[in-house]
Amino acid sequence: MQHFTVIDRIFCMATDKPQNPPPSPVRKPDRDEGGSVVLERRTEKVKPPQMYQVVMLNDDYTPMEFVVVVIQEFFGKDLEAATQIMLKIHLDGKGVCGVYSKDVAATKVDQVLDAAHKAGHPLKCISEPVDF
Ligand code: TYC
Repeated sequence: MQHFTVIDRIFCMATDKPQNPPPSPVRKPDRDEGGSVVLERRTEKVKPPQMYQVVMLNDDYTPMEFVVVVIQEFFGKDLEAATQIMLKIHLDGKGVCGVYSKDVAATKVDQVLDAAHKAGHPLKCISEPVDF
């Protein structure tokens, strides 16, 4: 144990360079803007929005030509692509006509059901989350 006289201390205070405190080995807790301690910080991840597919269903009564026109009209497909989709629905029982945000998919469903109803056909379609 070292002992310092008052003179020693005054001498040290006069000659020592001001020293920064040594870096603390213990990490200071994170604090939020209000000064509260934040126990856990999570990195925010932005996910792409859930997309919805409009699926058209087969039935025994709606004419093929009507389905092809509907697919062209509301899903922006050309005659060739619309015919392929219609045939897939006819053979497999259902098929995807397009993939959209939730609201747009719901609007497409409404448009198709409205057109089918007005024409007197039982054509049905639904929207469902992709990877359903
Ligand atoms: N199966 C219908 C027929 O033979 C044609 C059809 C295709 C109907 C697709 C609905 O979503 C459909 N006339």
